[in-house]
Amino acid sequence: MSEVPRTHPRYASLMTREKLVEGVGRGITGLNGLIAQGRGEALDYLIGEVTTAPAMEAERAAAAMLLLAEGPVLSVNGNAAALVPKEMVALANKIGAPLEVNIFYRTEERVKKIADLLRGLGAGTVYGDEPDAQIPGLDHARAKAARGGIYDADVVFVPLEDGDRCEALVKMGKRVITVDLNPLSRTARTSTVTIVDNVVRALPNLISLVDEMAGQDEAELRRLLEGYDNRAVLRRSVEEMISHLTHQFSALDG
Ligand code: PTJ
Repeated sequence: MSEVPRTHPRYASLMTREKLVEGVGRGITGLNGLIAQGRGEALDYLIGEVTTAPAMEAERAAAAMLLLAEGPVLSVNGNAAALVPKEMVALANKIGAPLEVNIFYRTEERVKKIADLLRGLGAGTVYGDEPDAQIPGLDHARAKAARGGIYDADVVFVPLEDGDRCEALVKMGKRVITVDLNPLSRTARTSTVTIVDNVVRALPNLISLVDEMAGQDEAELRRLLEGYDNRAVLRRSVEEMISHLTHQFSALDG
C-alpha cells in the first residue's frame, strides 16, 4: 500500500481506495471495481460520509431479517472482499450462515482467490468455486450459484449487487438485503432492504446490531420487519442527500 499520512483530512477515504487498489493487485478485485468505488465515493459525499438515520433504520431491519432467516447466505464480490473481508466472515459466523463468492465479472481464478481469502480469515462454509445450479433468467456466467448457498437461501445479503441479478433473486422468491450508496439504482429499488451506506460503515454497524438484537424475541423482530418500508427509506435517503447538498450550498455564501 502507498503511504497515506494519518493526519490527512481524507485519510479514511484514501485508505479505502488503497484497499481496492491492493485488491486489484492481489487479483481479488476486478478493474471495474475501481470505477464502481469512484461512483460510490461521489454518492457517499452527497450523504456527508456518515450513516444517516434511514440507513440505520435499514441496517436494523437487515439485522432482524438475518436473525429470523432460516437459511441466510452472505454473498461476497471483489469489492466486498477488498474492503470488508473480515467483517463479512465475522457476520457469517455470528449468524451461522455460509458465504458464497458471487462475482459479476466472473473469472474462476478470481473466485478461487476470494474463496481462499475468506477461508484464511476463518470462514466456515464458503461456496462459489464449485457452482452446481443456475439462477433462472441470467446468462450463463452470471447465473452460476451453489445449492446449499445462494440457490437455496431464503435471505441473501448481497452488498454492491448488479440490478439484473438482484431482480432475478427476488423473482426466485428470496428476500434480498443490499448495500448500495445509490438510492435510485435498480438494485436499490428492487431489494427487500436497501442500506444506503458505505459498505465500510454498514458492515461494522450490522455486526453490532446483530449482537445487540440477538437477545430479542422473534415476535419483536417480526414486528420491526413488518413496520419497515423500503420505498420510504429510499425516499428519505434521497432527502438526506438534498438536505446535505443544500447545507453545503448555503455554506458557499458564508
Ligand atoms: O467483483 P465483481 O466482478 O462482482 O464486481 C463488483 C462490482 C461492484 C464492480 C460490480 O458488481 C458492479 O459493476 O457494480 P455496479 O453495477 O457498478 O454497482 C455498484 C453499486 O455499488 C453502485 O451503485 C455504487 O454506487 C455502489 N457502491 C460503490 N462503492 C460502494 C457502493 N456502495 C456502498 N459502499 C461502497 N463502498
